[in-house]
Amino acid sequence: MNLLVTGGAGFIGANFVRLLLARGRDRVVNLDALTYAGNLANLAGCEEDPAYRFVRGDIRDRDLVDRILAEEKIEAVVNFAAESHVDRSIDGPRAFLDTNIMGTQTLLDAARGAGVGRFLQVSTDEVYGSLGAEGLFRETDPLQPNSPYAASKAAADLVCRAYFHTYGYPVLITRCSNNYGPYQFPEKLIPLMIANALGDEPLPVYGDGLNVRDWLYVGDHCEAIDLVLREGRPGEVYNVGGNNEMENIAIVRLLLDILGKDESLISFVADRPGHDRRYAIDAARIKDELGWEPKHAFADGIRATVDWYLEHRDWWEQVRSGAYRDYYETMYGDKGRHGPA
Ligand code: NAD
Ligand code: TDX
Repeated sequence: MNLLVTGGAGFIGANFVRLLLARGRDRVVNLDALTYAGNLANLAGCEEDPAYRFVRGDIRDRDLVDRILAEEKIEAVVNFAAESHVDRSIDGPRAFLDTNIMGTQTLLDAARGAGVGRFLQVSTDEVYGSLGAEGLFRETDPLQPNSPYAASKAAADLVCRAYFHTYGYPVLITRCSNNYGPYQFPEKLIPLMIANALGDEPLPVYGDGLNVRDWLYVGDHCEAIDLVLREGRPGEVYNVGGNNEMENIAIVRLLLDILGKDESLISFVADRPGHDRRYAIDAARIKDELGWEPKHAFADGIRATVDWYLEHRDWWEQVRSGAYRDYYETMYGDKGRHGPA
């Protein structure tokens, strides 16, 4: 297929582009605005592949999207492009609503207009809100997003749903739990803790550290997206999860253990406002209908991830220079939202 992948210079998008190019079946056009989170170093080597083209641009630029769809005879769109970090959405929601909602709507209109035959929206379990100690998110659960980020993703999901019901446009939605793995931007829990531990800097754990996330290796998520894109039922939502719930503090302790660092580096800081307590996914639908299951056990995936960050110090030191320092100071410095608890 001729595919348009948006946000392919980010964490999951880059892993997805690499998976597709390794499989060698598709032509891949990657449209990415290269925001602070987009990084062409994530795609080093891909540009030599004749099946790959990078276009720098915004998913809200209708003329540009129209041009790409026509020029490249695009047959399917996979939309990863988004503002993706919950903490940033708390400090500045506007960019999240603009990109995540209006960007998705622009892509949908363009794709529908050009007769693109499949559209996969990469969504998140955060649209369901927060769980108590029991239960799992199901595709039929109500959407109860709690952060501006989650609200923007839920809104985009609803726009996708409306395009299916109103126009019969073949949209598919995946809702995945927390990803980890190579190329994750070090504002997110796991790479932030690895990088800080390696620099013997404090590891900022929000609140009591007992919030629970369900962690999935990024390669497993990419395989799920590829499968849903090709074999999923249009109009359907597919949850994707790792069946691997862990408390944040357990993740942090495990990383310190793997790295041979002392637990005295742990620093409990002020909690994230509106912090969702627990996410957990029921991924029975994608397993029963499409035969997807995660292949990477967490114990192996997390070690491979730590090894990747150890071997790619240049990558994350580069990412953590410049604007990242200002972000870190604003967020975690003494006067920051996550200053000392
Ligand atoms: P990321 O922040 O690493 O990457 C996002 C990419 O989108 C960047 O390359 C950025 O430059 C690009 N982008 C942002 N705004 C754009 C715009 N207006 N036009 C074009 N490109 C733009 O994000 P990620 O963690 O790789 O997440 C990718 C997608 O997966 C997002 O839609 C996110 O909501 C979803 N998701 C992420 C996770 C996770 O754990 N990271 C879990 C479930 C779902
Ligand atoms: O410094 C930190 N300290 C801390 O305790 C950071 C960055 C996070 N945390 C906690 C907050 C969460 O409970 O760790 C947990 C994970 O935080 P994030 O990595 O920011 O992820 P989360 O908020 O769970 O959202 C992620 O998963 C769903 C992605 O960022 C989203 O894009 C995705 O949709």
